[in-house]
Amino acid sequence: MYTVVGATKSRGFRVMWMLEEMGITYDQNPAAARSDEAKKFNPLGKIPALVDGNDVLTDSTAIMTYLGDKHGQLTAPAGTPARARQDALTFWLIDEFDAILWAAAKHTFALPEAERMPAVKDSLKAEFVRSAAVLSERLDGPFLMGDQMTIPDILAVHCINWSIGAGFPSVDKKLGTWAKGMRERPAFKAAQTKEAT
Ligand SMILES: N[C@@H](CCC(=O)N[C@@H](CS)C(=O)NCC(=O)O)C(=O)O
Repeated sequence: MYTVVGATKSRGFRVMWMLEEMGITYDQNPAAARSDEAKKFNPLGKIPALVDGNDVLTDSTAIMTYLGDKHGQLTAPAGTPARARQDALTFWLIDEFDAILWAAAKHTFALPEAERMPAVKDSLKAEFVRSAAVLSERLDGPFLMGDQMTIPDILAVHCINWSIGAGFPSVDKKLGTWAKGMRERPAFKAAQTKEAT
């Protein structure tokens, strides 16, 4: 049985949602970021982590990629051009969505107070709007990579949800409607209402 270490309102949700989509049962240890509990699994105190038997894996994207490859779901097979294109989108989302939101979070609460520069958030919001427009333009099918749901869909929707929580400008109607549809998926709802064990 897998254990996802990390609160539901964290990048841990990505892993939980993916496991739900795959129909795999798991436990959740809802450790908060930087807590002593989180440090038992990652000395840096970062979440999420995934416990798989004797192995502890970290980083939400690395974990999702591991799970996708291991179970042959929600990913194109490794070593194929389709996978390279999927990974390119994954890394683009990390660079142009996650990194922008994380930078804003750092200057809101994560950095020591004396190092925060709240003024940078206006620039980050403008960058996010440009990234969201690029993603919206690219969306041409039920999922970002076409007919099949893959890891980038989970990443993108999680970041869009995060942007709402962070008070960022709304994404356009096309992307917003798509994200709303993704949030209606039973697996998304199951991850949201998962009771920590
Ligand atoms: N790239 C990592 C980032 C992990 C991360 O920064 N998680 C946040 C919570 S969502 C955290 O633990 N922050 C605490 C810190 O950075 O000290 C991932 O995707 O898992």
